[in-house]
Amino acid sequence: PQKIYLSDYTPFGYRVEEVHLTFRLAPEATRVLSRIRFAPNPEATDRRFFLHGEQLKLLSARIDGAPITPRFVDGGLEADVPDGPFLWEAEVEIAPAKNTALEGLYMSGGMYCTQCEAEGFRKITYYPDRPDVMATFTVRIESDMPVLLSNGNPLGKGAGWAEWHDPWPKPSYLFALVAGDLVNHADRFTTMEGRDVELNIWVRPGDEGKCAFGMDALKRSMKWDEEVYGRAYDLDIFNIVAVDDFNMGAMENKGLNIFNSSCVLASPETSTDANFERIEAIIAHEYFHNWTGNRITCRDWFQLCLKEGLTVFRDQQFTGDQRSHAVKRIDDVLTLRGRQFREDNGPLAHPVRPESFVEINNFYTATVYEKGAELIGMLKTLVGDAAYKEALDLYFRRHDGQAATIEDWLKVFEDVTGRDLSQFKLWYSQAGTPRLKVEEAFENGTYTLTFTQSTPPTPGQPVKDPKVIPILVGLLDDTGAEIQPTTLLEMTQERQSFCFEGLSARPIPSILRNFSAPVILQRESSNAERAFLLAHDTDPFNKWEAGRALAKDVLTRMICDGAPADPAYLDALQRVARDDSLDPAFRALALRQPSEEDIAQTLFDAGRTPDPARIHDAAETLAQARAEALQDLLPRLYAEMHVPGPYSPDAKAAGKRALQNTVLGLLSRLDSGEAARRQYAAADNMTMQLGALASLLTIERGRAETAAFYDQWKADRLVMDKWFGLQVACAAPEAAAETARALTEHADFDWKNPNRFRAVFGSLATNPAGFHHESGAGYALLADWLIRLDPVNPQTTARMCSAFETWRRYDADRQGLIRAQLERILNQPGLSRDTTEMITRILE
Ligand code: DPP
Ligand code: ZN
Repeated sequence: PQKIYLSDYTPFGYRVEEVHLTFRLAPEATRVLSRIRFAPNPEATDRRFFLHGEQLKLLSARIDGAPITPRFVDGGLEADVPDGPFLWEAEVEIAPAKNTALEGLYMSGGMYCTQCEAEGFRKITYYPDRPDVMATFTVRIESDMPVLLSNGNPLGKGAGWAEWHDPWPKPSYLFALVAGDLVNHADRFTTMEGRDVELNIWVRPGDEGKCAFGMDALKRSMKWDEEVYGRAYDLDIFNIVAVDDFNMGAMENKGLNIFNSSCVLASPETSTDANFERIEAIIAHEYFHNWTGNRITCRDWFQLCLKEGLTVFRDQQFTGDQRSHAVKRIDDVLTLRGRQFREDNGPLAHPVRPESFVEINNFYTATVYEKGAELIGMLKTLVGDAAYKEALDLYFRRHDGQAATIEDWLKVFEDVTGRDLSQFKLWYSQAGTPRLKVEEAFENGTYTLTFTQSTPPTPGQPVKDPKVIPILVGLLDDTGAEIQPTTLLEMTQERQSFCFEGLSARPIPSILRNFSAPVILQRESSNAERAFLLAHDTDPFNKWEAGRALAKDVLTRMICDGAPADPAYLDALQRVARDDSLDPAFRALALRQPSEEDIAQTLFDAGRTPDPARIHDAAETLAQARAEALQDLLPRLYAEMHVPGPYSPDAKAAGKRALQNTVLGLLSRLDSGEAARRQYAAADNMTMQLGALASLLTIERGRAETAAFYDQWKADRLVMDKWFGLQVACAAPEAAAETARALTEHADFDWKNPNRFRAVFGSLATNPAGFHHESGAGYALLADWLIRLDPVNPQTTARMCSAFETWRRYDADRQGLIRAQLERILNQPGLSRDTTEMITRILE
């Protein structure tokens, strides 16, 4: 397959001045008529007229009214065109009902919908399907479906038709169309500029009761973007549509966001607190794209992080403001380590701005999104809040209406601050997670911290340069008082020292506060010091981090040396659990054990070969020891965290429920699930119901509850995804693959629905001891299903291949088993470009 390079970028030879589209919808034969005004692009030299087009049946094409016969070439067509401006008209036929890849125009549950990012528009009509070609769109939809939607403002509608006009020039990836039998939850919002905006969430009849929370989140997002970034909405209407079959979470199409129904529909009975928080964040994320993504878009797909990193950063800020900054930061770092560090330290590692790809869909990754957001956070830390705000104002002023690059983005910071950011730019071009080694010395009242940075090789990048690393540090004395408040150390060299003078005694350092850079900190430390920081650190992130480091050290010694659970750790845990001055959400996080994946990653990083079975056994032993150590406290804490009255998804109540469910998990190890069974029976919301079921399944009980859960919820697709997923996620190592396999035979296993497929196989892949069971059954089962899904939906198949990305961590037997499965997949005739690229990279 052909590789595309960032360095090959050239602008398209023509500008698009206007696009008119007419859709005559029919499941098997939709007609799409396009009328597109092109003019030569003065900024380009290459006048080749090439339009992308895939899986289209061209019925007719005309230039300035005269029929032409274009030349079909790989991925599209070419034609001879006049020297000046001209009108291109074409009619194509497509079959949305046969489109199982869920890219382009397709059908889901009887409705028509689209997904064009990144390169789906070329499956709708012939077009220069690249983000730097921006145009205004007018769309006419002809269909007997009652609701017909497209981007922009409505122009008019009648029996069987509707017309929409989007006045804001946009790239084709932001095009959207929806036609269906839908009902709306409506509201209004008046912008700070005085624009009265109609808001709608469109859902299938029956789901209208699950829209209120999403609508509220949308209005809070609109207000927040005005207050914090000075950005107002710019159309008279904003529509969100919920779709059951969707490859990603949601899509920011201009004025017509399309959402995976799992990321917008919410009700107390069917959604957990985590669902509510995620829905709020995704609604905000897609809304924030209106400025960071839509008004200012990307010149090419290599610049994906320009919109995604920034928009993730913005949605993280929003969630922090709405809920708790400390808890949000810890959650984000858990995600970063669990997904991005894993990626960055394996065969799929790539820079935040990649330099080549075969299939761009394979680069919607944790690195582009989550590490991309970390880079924005580091920039903000380095330049300060005031300069960050000024730079963002300049970015919006300077680049509004443009398709921009990372160079443009960094230039606004350089212009505002006078800094040279060329070294900082390495974060965008060099992959891999830097290791930051710390040494310390104390002499004559001067405390010196010496840092050494190094980044291991990643595919195609054997040697790395030193990066700019913002290190936030605070110092405590031995009473826990802060003698040096949080200070920014700006590291630019490979090895660098920083001094703190005039100290009366050796301080206790709190390093990398708030996780100020996406690095792996390597520092010799005692568990006494970790316990001290867990008790005293004033930085909530590092307070949590100290507890986590302690737990990891204990677990590592249990795994490697067969040591018992360290009583000092259990003591420290008790103190946190008891500390009523701490936010329950924080306590729930502090009481959570490091994940088995986290331990495997850490062992591998320390040069050991992780054994998933031993890790699991040690984790179970530690969990049991924790339960016993906290025995006296658990019932009281459980009762204290009870939230009376009707369910509310607010952060405070959610934090209490999180702690209550964490406590329940421990209690269940002592009472054979009695408390969990009571909680299950009494639950009036999904958080408590699912929390109870998870506790029961973890101790290999809950058979009756699992059956009852099915009977209660079998008509609700989103709840059934939880039912499928939880059984696999909680299965014991030797039972996981068989549990997943049996579920694939269930009548409700609709494998062509990405949510259902991910519920089973995503859960298998994130149950490390189950997936990596020495039998190899997990590997073989996943490979079977990837082979089956690939011809139907390459994008979701390719995404799921990352389950195998850690294979080189493991022993020779497991590596052999995995390699055999990877090769079996790769040898399938007709394997998609998406999956071929992923497997090839994993095997390299
Ligand atoms: N819809 C995806 C997102 O918002 C891709 N743009 O991140
Ligand atoms: Zn996004």
